Amino acid sequence: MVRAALQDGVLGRAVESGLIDLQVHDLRAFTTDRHKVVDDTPFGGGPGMVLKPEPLFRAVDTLRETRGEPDLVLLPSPQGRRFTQQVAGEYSRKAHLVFLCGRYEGVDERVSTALVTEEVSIGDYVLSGGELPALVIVDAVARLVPGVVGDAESVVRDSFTRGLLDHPHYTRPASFRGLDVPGVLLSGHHGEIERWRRQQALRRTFERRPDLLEDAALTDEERQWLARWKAGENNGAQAS
Ligand code: 4FV
Repeated sequence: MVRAALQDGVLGRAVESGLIDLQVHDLRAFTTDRHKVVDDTPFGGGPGMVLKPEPLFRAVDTLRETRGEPDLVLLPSPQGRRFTQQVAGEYSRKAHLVFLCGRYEGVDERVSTALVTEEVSIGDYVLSGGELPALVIVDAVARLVPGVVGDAESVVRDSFTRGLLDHPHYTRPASFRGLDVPGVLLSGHHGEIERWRRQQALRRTFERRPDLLEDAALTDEERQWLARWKAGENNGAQAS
């Protein structure tokens, strides 16, 4: 599953070029019993199974010897700290990350309390395993590693980098089924284009994710636009 995600694209090239060194380890390799058991029934009863502590602790012990002390041992879980672009930036400045991928109901709590640096959540929903969240985090973090994304410019302009949603993107044809590309983008007037994109990014954030505006770094001009839209909205509200 993890290897499949690394076959091609930005991540695949990053691993190929050695910018990212990603290893996948089979938990069963860290069991000592004949049946290579990694899970067991929950103490106190209840549905499902729980991942045992021993294989996970042995796995990280072995990694410490073979790969050096990790900077972070991360456990993707719904109980974790919310994963954001800011958190991706934080992780991208670390040299060595280990992800413990849960399955079943989750991992024995002693893994969280005595082995894991932090639990991290990609969202308030329940998945069947930690692999997909780990890959989501690896993808977001890898993009921030210098050289991974060809045009560093596009990383800087990524959504949320300024705490705002992204502006609309258009490409050829300039007119499609009667749908025309905004004229400013065809004007060649870079100042105007940049202003339009900032305005669009702010307008979308105002409409779709006003919660992001609290921490967004805004210019005076952007604050004026916001005030005008809010006023417009209130007048609209009063009008109705
Ligand atoms: C999850 C999330 C998540 C819970 C039990 C794996 C599953 C299963 N991880 N953000 N949402 N994990 O649903 O990070 O073991």
